[in-house]
Amino acid sequence: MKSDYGVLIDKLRDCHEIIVCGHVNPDPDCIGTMLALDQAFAGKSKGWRLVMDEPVPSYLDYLDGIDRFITSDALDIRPQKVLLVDCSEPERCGSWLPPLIEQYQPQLYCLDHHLSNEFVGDGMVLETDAAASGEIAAVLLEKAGIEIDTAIATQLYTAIVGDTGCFRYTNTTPRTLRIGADLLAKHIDVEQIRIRLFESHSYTNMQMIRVAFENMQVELNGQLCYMIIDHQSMLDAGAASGDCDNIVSNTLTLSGVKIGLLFEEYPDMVKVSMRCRNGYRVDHLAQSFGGGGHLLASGCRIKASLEQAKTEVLAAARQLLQAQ
Ligand SMILES: [Mn+2]
Repeated sequence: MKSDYGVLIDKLRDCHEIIVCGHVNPDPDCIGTMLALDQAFAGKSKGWRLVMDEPVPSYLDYLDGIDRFITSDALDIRPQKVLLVDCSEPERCGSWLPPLIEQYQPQLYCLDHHLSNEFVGDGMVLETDAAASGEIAAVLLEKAGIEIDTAIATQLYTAIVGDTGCFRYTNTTPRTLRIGADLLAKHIDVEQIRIRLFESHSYTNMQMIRVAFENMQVELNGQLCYMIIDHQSMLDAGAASGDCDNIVSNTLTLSGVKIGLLFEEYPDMVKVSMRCRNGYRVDHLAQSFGGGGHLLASGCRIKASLEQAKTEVLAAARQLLQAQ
């Protein structure tokens, strides 16, 4: 469907009750953008509900409104409107959402920057050139004439910094930097944001990094690197899925690696995170296993044993590398 700022602004402005959802495995972009939209549009309205069934990462607890998140079983409003943030498919928000949409047929809105977006609904802003959903939200608020205060600027800057790796990744455009500069002018605490996002590993996270490196394997003349975090090691360390976030990025820091993978083993599934260097793309790779994401950073969840998931994904990754 057509991307239109005006439509989404009108809909959100008149919206007294809405369910705002983000994707599973929530990241700073998803959380920061959800909070910024809530703060900017909901104001004193009591009818906005930010729903996230998975734990909101604790390192984001400096964000204003972080206690606004509820789980789907605590929903207390009629689902008449639903806004998807940083994703376009209800399935990406968790298994609770599709049946609710099926039952209540709410109006659907979307704010997203993913290439894989095939959203159909009642209003959408999609900019695949935007580095982050937070970047789109900043433009949206400007177009809506809503003033960005320090709290909102902190939420949006967190979102953008998260998806650009502190403005280092190739998704960073001149506009990203201009918007970043405008947010910076709102007297936000960039030192805190950088430390919380990039320099505050928990001890359990550090233990998971160690496990991942211990289980590192390299193939195809050093072009394919993968790491494994087995379930027993997670249990031993008392680690949760969030303790394994971003570990996959270490695979690409090995010189010569084109595609990097991280396998996280859970009792009922295997989570696979994928990264690659420019010239390759892992979004299709993730999609072929029911996942999604960006060209250079994607992921999926496979209902299979670790061995089976490894066999299938590695075969596909090898094929991708050998096709080049
Ligand atoms: Mn994003």
